[in-house]
Amino acid sequence: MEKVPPYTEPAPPYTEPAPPYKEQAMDCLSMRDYIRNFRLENCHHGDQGYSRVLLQLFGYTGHGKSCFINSCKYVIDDGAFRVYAKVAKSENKPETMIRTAYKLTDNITLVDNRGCVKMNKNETGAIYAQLGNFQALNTHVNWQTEFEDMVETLLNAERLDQSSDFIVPVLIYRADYQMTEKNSRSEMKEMLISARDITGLFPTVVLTHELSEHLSSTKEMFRQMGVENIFSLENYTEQDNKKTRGKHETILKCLQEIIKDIEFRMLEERDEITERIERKRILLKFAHQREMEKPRVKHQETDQETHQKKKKETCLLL
Ligand SMILES: Nc1nc2c(ncn2[C@@H]2O[C@H](COP(=O)(O)OP(=O)(O)OP(=O)(O)O)[C@@H](O)[C@H]2O)c(=O)[nH]1
Ligand SMILES: [Mg+2]
Repeated sequence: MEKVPPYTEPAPPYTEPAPPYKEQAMDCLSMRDYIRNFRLENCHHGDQGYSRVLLQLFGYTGHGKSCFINSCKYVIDDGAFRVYAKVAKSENKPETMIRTAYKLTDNITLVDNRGCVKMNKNETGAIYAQLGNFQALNTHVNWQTEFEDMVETLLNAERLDQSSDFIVPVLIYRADYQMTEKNSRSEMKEMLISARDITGLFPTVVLTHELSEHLSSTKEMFRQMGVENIFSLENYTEQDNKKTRGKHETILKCLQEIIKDIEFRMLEERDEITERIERKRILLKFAHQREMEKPRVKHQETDQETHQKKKKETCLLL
């Protein structure tokens, strides 16, 4: 009779040994070098006609956009803390009104923006125009409410050199901010998706005031909206700019992930003219839809008013 060999466990599949701890963690200095040395021309298909990256910040007023710019400059420049972008004295007093550029590295520029009060369609139109690269830098931001405003913006943009900026959307949002209006969440989600359609990148979300007890629920809210890059931090300010490893690392990690997104997007061959036509199409569609919604709102109001009037008349008759 043939002898059956004793059972032995199959060998586990081979896995690479974990690299030593030091190698696993990309420390602050190497992250900073990676960001400083990022060049569009080193992307897979070269720069494809882009000469710089614009990190376009947007969000509600007083949520820390200007502070975030100062924090990024502090971390990347590695000098003394300086106030580059003027910060609001209080969260309730809008400060920034002009779309202003601040150079971060040879290839990356941060763009500050007027903050939204409501982030409804009247305010987001101007942000979409910026994300589509149809509004000049260092100009006053006016909210647009009419279809003609958008058409005018797109026509005037013909005068701008639009081809050379690679735009990355970055939403700055206070972790302790509770959206009160019923439609705010759906408007925010719509905004994020439109920003993705216009730029090709889902916005990165930076949550300021991270010490808030609402941090985890706010993070979860954005995660459910489909956001992949979510970072939380306490901004460096004029009053509190003592360097901490935690703050430095979060800001560097955030910038590093944004660059990885850009490199990923640049793996595709881009056709600037086709993309610009597509962006114009999105913006015109948005402005048209906003216009179409207006009379309906008026109609609904008149219907309600007539109903109330009739009710009053019936009451009087009785
Ligand atoms: N505690 C704390 N305060 C912050 C943080 N970020 C900003 N602030 C404060 O919030 C206020 C508003 O900050 P800004 O950076 O001016 O906000 P903004 O979004 O640029 O505001 P607008 O220009 O009005 O749209 C300032 O008083 C900041 O000091 C943060 O992470 N933590
Ligand atoms: Mg500001």
